[in-house]
Amino acid sequence: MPEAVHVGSGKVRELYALDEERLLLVASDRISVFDVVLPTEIPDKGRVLTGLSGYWFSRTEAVCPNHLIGIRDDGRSTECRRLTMLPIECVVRGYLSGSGWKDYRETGEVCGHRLPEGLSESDKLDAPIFTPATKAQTGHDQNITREQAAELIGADRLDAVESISLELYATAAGYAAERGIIIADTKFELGLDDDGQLVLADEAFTPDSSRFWPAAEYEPGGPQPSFDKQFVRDYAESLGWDKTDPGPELPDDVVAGTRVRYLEAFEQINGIPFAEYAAEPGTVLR
Ligand code: PZK
Repeated sequence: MPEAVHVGSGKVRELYALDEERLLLVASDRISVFDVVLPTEIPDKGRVLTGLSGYWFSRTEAVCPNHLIGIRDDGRSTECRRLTMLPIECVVRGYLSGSGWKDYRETGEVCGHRLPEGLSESDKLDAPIFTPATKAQTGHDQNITREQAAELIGADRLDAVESISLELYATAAGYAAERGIIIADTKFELGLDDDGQLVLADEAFTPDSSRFWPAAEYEPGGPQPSFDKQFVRDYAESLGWDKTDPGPELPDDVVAGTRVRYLEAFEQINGIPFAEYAAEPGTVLR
């Protein structure tokens, strides 16, 4: 790709500059589990996540403009507008899970939101909450309070970010619910364009950036099986792996089973066959 200059690496994605105004976000087929990238790839995972993000960008356009210019024919590369990214992760939680559950158990609060007593793991919250986090270069993002977030981006900007974040979550969670998927929580990034307008960037409402739970199997009172990564987690744990790098190679049946789960998530949410997307990625944008 001689026209692009590599400008950043995520665990499973790469970022390139096309010119002053445009970036190329490339989703690989790499998979991470317990925060470790495994040596085995899941074929089509990058295309599934790119197609899902594109779909959600189209569905949420009225709530917040986004950075998407177009999806390339490979189905895994997104051309996008170059923004000034805000230095916080926008997280919205509709259910109590992960670090939200951990913080609640220890303090009764999540990012300064005091929650009712007696909640159980994976319970649905009375109303979704905005729980910002700092961006960690390595390791885990750290949950921060509203006050800490206000110091980073300003109180007025934070008000706008919170209300847009809650609206984005409500929109996506509503669509997903109609298709039998609970989006328990989600993390996304907002940036500013040249006019100072908030723009949704990065990936949005993918299983890598959100907890997707099959609604049919939802059972609060404990952790929920992951829509996409449960086979991989179960296999990795069955080996007695200590969850430090390097992770284990995956056998063919675990790869195949996991690939099918990603394709199911894609088709359940998009309502179109993955093959149709592969032939013409632009279909998810209409
Ligand atoms: C941007 N990241 C995260 C890091 C990745 C992704 N539209 C944009 N404008 C400016 N900056 C970014 C974006 C987007 N999206 C996103 N970092 C900067 C990131 C590493 C690899 F694939």
